Amino acid sequence: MASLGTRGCGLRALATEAGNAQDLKPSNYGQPLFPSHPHLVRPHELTPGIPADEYERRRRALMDSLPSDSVVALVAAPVKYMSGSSSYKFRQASDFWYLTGFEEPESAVILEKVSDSRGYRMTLFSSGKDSAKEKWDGARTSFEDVLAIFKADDALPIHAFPSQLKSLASVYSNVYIDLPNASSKRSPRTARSLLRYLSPSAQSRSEYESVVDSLSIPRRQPLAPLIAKLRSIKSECEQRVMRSAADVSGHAFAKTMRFTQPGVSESAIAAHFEYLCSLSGSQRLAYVPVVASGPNALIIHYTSNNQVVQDGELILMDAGCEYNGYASDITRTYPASGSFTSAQRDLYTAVLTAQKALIGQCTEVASLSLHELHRHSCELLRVELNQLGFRLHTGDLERVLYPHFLSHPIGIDLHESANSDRGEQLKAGMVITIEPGIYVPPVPQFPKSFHNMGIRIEDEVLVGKEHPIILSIAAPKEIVDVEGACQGLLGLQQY
Ligand SMILES: [Mn+2]
Repeated sequence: MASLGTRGCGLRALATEAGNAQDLKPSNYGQPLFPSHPHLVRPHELTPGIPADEYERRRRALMDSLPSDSVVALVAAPVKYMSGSSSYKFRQASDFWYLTGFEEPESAVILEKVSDSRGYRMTLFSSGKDSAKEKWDGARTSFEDVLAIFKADDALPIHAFPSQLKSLASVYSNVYIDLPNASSKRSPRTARSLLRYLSPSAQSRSEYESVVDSLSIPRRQPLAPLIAKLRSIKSECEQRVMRSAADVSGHAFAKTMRFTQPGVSESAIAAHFEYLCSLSGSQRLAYVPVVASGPNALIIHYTSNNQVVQDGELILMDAGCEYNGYASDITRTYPASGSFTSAQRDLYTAVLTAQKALIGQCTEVASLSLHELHRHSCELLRVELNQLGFRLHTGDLERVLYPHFLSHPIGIDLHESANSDRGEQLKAGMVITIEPGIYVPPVPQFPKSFHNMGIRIEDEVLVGKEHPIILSIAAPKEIVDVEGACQGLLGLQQY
């Protein structure tokens, strides 16, 4: 309680410093910033938890890694529509956000490598002020504030981006740019799609065509792998934000265990979890949660969440919030009735024993790769299952009982794996999940007492030099803690 009190005083002090509370509304910016949102952003921060100078360091590190005569371009995420003109809540493109902290749609950035003391020149393109549009959609940050707050050397309207990109692409030898959906198998990897994506309206066809031509040059190089390398090692500020994200999710897990009882629907459990995360300041869930009761847990990506919990079942919940730009990802499996049956306890203990042994290997000195860790997970689970009376044949474990991979890197994206290498040795500062699981189908070759049980235990682990740090420590995991949370022995209210 003491810490809550201190925090409250701090926020009041910040509000006073930023201006009178009644002067804060409506905001004059396109995203929460200290002057308008002192309860979220501190004076030196650009986004909650991340200082402005860290964004500067990220850009500098990227540009330092490039050869001279290089230019980099990134665009914001497109606004996505659910139905007609009704849009989904906007989420900024991860790499663009990582380098700029800029959260408005219809924006782009160009970074040119130059030889001055900063090492690069930044031009940020955005909507700027438009009182007629802002009356409907809310404030956008002015070009003056883009210069002052986001530290751009130049701030230009977004409609100037295609022509700027075209002229710079003809000047620089190395053009680093990713075409939208380059990682998606379904979308064509064409420069044309970049332009459609950037702005579906307004621009003249001929201008687009000419930029397409300039982007089709052989000098174009992929940018995402370079940024992925920077993003894979989390700074201290990022580690703190990720710990907070995991804390929000972990506490929501504990309370959701308490909330669960036979007769409650899976969707109510999902809703309860999301409500608790939102209440703690999370902006959205990091993914559609899995709330799988009983045999539904055998479906790895069960997200229908539309059946009712029965007495005696286990609930496998895989859920995590996004908090201040960073994802969290936790799985727990817990008993609907509040107590594990002896068979449930046995299988849970088997998975837990392997999971804890694997977490112990998440260090730089262990010098293991994700591939090697996964192989260890198979060996450990095999030993555990043999002790429980499973008679495993070739392929039973890897193809049937444990058909998924052990781990993935996590950060701004839930799966930061698109450009990561599972063969690379773990380094201090990486954050990965450790998530072994066992899913037993009701077939005679496996012991009957475990039929239709699906158990996965997933934590987020910050790799250290010699010691791993579990970020998702707030979610009950040991049997006594899980049962304690379910039964209300930990002082948790049911609602
Ligand atoms: Mn995961």
